Amino acid sequence: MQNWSWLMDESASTIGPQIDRLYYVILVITGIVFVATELTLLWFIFKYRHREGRKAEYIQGSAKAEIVWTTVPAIIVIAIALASAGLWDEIKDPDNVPDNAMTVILTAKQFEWNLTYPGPDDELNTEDDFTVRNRLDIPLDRPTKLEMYSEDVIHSFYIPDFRLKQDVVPGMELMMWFQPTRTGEFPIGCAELCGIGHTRMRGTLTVHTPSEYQTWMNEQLQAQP
Ligand SMILES: [Cu+2]
Repeated sequence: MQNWSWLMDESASTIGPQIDRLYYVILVITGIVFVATELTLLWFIFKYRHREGRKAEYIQGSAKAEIVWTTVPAIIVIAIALASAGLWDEIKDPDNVPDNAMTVILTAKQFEWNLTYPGPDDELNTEDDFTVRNRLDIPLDRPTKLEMYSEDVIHSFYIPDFRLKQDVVPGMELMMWFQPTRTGEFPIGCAELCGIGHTRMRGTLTVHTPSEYQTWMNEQLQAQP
């Protein structure tokens, strides 16, 4: 698949290329507006500079110009909102989670991520659940659904290589799901300044082949107290 990003490594989730595309569409639109605005500003500074004998005059403004520069940006912003709303629903609407997804519970607190896995029976809240800290290990062959909780303040769970970020808010039940596209290790960070140890909230997302995932899970089960 084409890498739409020149700032980051090629995305490693199925949603990544769509997020990148939307990001660059927005960057191009805002880039054009930025350059045009700055050039106009410079031109006006030059054109209306002080000259001997020239007096400032009062103008009424132009209703036509006001309508144009209100309507055009409004249409662009609404179009961007509609385009991103569809993508947002795909990742964050519980109805769109694939049936075969593995559910993992993420609990954020100052200053760590705790991840609770369903274990071999694939069901949470059973005896064989296990919890690990600051690492999310998932199999390549199926989607993962994260149910996200915070025990204290607002954190933000960020996986740059998956192009995914979700605030974790105390008192709220939040979720997102994703499907990896390749194996590997990817950094996890907290993207919300959450206190003095904020920078310690780093973790690693490891995407395993299905058999490696089974091996990893067995190791974790043996390591549990
Ligand atoms: Cu945090």
